[in-house]
Amino acid sequence: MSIESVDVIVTSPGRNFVTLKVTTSDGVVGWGDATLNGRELSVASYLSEHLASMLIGRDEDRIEDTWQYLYRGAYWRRGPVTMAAIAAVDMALWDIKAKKAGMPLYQLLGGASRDGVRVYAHASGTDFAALSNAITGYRELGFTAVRVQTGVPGLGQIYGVSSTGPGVRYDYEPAKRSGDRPSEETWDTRQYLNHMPGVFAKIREEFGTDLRILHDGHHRMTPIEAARFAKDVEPYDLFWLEDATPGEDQTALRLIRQHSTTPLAIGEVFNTVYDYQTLITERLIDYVRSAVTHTGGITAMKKLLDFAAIYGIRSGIHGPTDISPVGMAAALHLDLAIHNFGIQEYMPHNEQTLEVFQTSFTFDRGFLHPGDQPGLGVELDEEAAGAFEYTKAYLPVNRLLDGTVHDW
Ligand code: KDG
Ligand code: MG
Repeated sequence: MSIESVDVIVTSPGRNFVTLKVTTSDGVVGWGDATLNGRELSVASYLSEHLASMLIGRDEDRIEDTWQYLYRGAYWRRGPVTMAAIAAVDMALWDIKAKKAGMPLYQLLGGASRDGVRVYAHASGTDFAALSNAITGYRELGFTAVRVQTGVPGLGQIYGVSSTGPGVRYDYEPAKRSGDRPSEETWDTRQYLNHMPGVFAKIREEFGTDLRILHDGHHRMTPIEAARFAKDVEPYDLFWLEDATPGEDQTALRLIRQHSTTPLAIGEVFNTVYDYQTLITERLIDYVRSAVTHTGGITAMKKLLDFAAIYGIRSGIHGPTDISPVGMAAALHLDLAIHNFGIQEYMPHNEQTLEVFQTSFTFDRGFLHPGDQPGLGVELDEEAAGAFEYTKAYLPVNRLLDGTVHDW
């Protein structure tokens, strides 16, 4: 058997998604997620203009060889666009293989290592009352872990904070449909450093010690600022501090480690295992944050997580709403199968998205399960997808209060 057709589907049920459909000569269909927030059409074009013709006629069962052919076989390699495209092909081929085997994918990855996958929700609020309300709501839904982001006095809309007021539903979407250029936000690290420790103190006071609290610094601190922050929040026992410093500077995390025992997570902007080489071998992190969608798919992610396991580092796979349900399913199968699972990010998709992508996930008291359908367990309804036209969207640009461009 061989790959007969390769189609790229771009749909926008509230936000943009790029999905790859691979069909074999005997009619088995595999799906892959290639969504790269704000750069969707670059990946769609890479897939349709460059990769699609290379896949036609290939043996769909040769997943490792296809991965190496697309990665190592290319002279210009790596980068988010290339690796999202490779990830989509890889997911689709694993989906096909598991469907042909009549098994959910996690069985082919070694079977379940646990009954369900602990997930964390996104709690946010412009002030403490709104944040506390959101945390309470998630606790009532059964969540045992929440990521906490809140407004900082003196700053307007900032990363990770829903501006629509208190509520359980996390409706923060960073990519703005703002026309031909990104919207702009303002930032001040000093105000942030002074404000956040008090927020964690109040959360511990109100919610006790059981709740797992996560926080995303979103790459904004210098190494020494991040070291101070990690040290200041130690008494509040964070599950992790994510992306404290800009991702490309691996050795920055040495400084944070020297000053604090707050667990560190990084990697959502990484594309390959090489981005982690220093971080893992020097044990500078505790959690690997890559998305299966942005790191070359299941094949690459399994190797990365096995490498991390040797150093006692666990998974924390990226799962915001810009990862489609197909990418989320790939994460859940890996989460269930690997031994060094840590936690999984979970931001539920809106109803329109779930009309386009039919999933078999189940949620039970803070834990997700990918379901037992053969394959990834997600099917895309092409007619439903056709009703939602692509709309240009950008991630924001960040500026300091004096106008200097800063990391977003
Ligand atoms: O597209 C950007 C988002 O994926 C990112 O900002 C979300 O940081 C994020 C997270 O931890 O989910
Ligand atoms: Mg993040």
